[in-house]
Amino acid sequence: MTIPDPVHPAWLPPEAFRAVGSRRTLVLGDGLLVETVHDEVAQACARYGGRVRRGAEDGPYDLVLALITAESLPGAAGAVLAEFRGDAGPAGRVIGAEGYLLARRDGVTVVLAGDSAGLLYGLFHVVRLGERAFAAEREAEHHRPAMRRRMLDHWDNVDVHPVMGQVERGYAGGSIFWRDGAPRGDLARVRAYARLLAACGVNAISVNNVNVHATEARLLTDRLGDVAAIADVLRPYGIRVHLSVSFASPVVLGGPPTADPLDEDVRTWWTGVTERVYETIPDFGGYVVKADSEGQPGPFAYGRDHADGANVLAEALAPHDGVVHWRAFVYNHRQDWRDRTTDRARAAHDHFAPLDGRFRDNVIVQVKHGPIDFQTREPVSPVIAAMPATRLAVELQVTQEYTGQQRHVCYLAPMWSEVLGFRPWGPDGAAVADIAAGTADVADGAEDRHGRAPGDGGGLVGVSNVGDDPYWTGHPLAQANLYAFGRLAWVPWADPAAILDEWIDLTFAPAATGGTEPAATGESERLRRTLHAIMDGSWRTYERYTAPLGVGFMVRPGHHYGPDVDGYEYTPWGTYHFADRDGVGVDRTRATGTGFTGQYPPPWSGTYESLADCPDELLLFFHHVPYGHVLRSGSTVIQHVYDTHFAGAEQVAEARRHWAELAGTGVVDERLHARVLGLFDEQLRCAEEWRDQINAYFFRKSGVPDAQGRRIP
Ligand code: GCW
Repeated sequence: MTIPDPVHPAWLPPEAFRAVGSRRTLVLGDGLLVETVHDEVAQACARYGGRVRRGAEDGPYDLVLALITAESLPGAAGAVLAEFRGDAGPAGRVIGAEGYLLARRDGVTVVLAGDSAGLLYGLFHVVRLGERAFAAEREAEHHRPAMRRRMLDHWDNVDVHPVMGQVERGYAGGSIFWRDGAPRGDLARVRAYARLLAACGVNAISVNNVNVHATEARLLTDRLGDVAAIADVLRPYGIRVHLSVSFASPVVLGGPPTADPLDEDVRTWWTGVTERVYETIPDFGGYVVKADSEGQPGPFAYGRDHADGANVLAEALAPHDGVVHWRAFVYNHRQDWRDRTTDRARAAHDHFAPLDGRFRDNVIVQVKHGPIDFQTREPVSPVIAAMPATRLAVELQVTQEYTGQQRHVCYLAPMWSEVLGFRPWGPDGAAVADIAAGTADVADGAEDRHGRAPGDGGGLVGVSNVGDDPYWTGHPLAQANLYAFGRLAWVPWADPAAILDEWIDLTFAPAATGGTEPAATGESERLRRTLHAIMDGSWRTYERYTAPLGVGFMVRPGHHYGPDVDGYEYTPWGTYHFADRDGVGVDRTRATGTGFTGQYPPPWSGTYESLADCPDELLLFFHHVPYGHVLRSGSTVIQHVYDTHFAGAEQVAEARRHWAELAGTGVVDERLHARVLGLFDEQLRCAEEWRDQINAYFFRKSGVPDAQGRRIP
């Protein structure tokens, strides 16, 4: 893995294209993205000696990349299409938007796509396979994204915010789009980003912070050209641009003096402004709105609700095929800590569930995956199961605000996978992935998961972890989170370890093996083992040394890095652990607590309510228990706190040793190795700080010593 100046190629180093670039390829079809496919292959060929043709059939070919609408499909491609159609019966199953067929017959690898985006995704599939794509005959496989909408939200500010900086919760330097109030102008970087996103399946980006400050608000009107310039660069990679807008836009941008969604002038204003947006950016995706949340303006100011608010924007977008992503992250951030009846976990459901059925078709209610705020461990948000008549998107946080801030290794795919696989109605009901995909009402059968038509649901949204850092993500290993986000939006049932393998093969293997095929032996196999040892369990390791048993937070207020057990306990933000000398945890039961458990359908409403049945990892999220309470694991709460904190810090030390052992082996670029090692030093320091603060805190509160007599400061 080498670092070309100035930007690391992440999972698209030139070597990843060796297998494609050394072959004879035919590209058939028309359209902007077909040009992209051709250019990608042509570049690879220039490097590796292959050749690529457009439209001329002077074979033989090793690889045919074709739109099924192409005028004439050569032998193998035509046969694959006929076979597929025959297979699908006379009605003809369609390949579907962004989908493709992949097959190898008679020595030719064939990718057939119904549209040009599908062809691009098919090419990247071949790139992922490397030599394996050309090794043996391959039955036709049908691939299409589970989710139609696979989006990254950038919390990037155009102006530098005095507290939050250029990127809110950004841990990878400045924005790749904006610097000091202006576009960066470095569109090559944006183009490289678009390629990376297309290669993992992302097809939409929102380019500014959901907290919309004065300059950002103007992106909608007089600074729209800045957005159009970005859209032009993303378009060839099948990525649509979205914009975060202020609900108060009419007022702050010189329109009517009110933003009341039921006011005629306000409707007209949004309609006019939106028309101009589409004149400038014809494939514009739509608006993202954070309203009535953490100080952002919203419909409450006018006595209206969130359906009224979302619908006025949706109405303006509808004629242009645009959508509004309306965030459900609405809660009272000015509560009184003494008021035990207010529970932040309840807020999104309280506000949104009653509105189910009232949103226009092109509103996507965007729900954070947990009921509070991207903590290391939360239950799945009950909102996700409460709005069957509404298009829902599930929001994940790729940026590691609460999971180590890209200074700690924390591979998040296992967490996301648990979220996507969670079944709110129990084992026979739909999963979160089905709800986000919009296929929850399709009869559930494990066998058709992969072939099921992509739903027109709200999809998956991730808060981006990218900045202008040469490695894109600050911590080089955090690239894997971005890659995994895209892949899970495409295949939610994919195994996180298998996704990690793909990422390792693309990112690291080429330099070591001279090809993208997984090396079975030697140094690169060692690298693979090391990365799995470090990353597979890193989320659970992080959980072990931070806030225990689902209680959440315990971070430094403001920047949210490092331990501060009581940091938020007496603040207006509404997250408490309620630790005293006898016990800890938040009583969210219906019987004696805030009643939050009642927001879930059965069986989970019962499971979470019951002290005996509640899963250990969420115990303190749902219950306040004495320190001596015996967990399902057999350990007491207090002993669990000690054991996990000692273990978690030790696991970080072990991961650091694994990484250190790679020094001088040549499988990893030395600068990259040094950077990760430096970050491991910080992770270890911080994990030990967490261990000692949490253990000391609970020892002092409870007076219960560690059964193993280890040192607690
Ligand atoms: O997690 C919190 C962050 C805020 C963020 C907010 C949100 C953009 O601390 O920085 O604001 O969530 O999701 O809107």
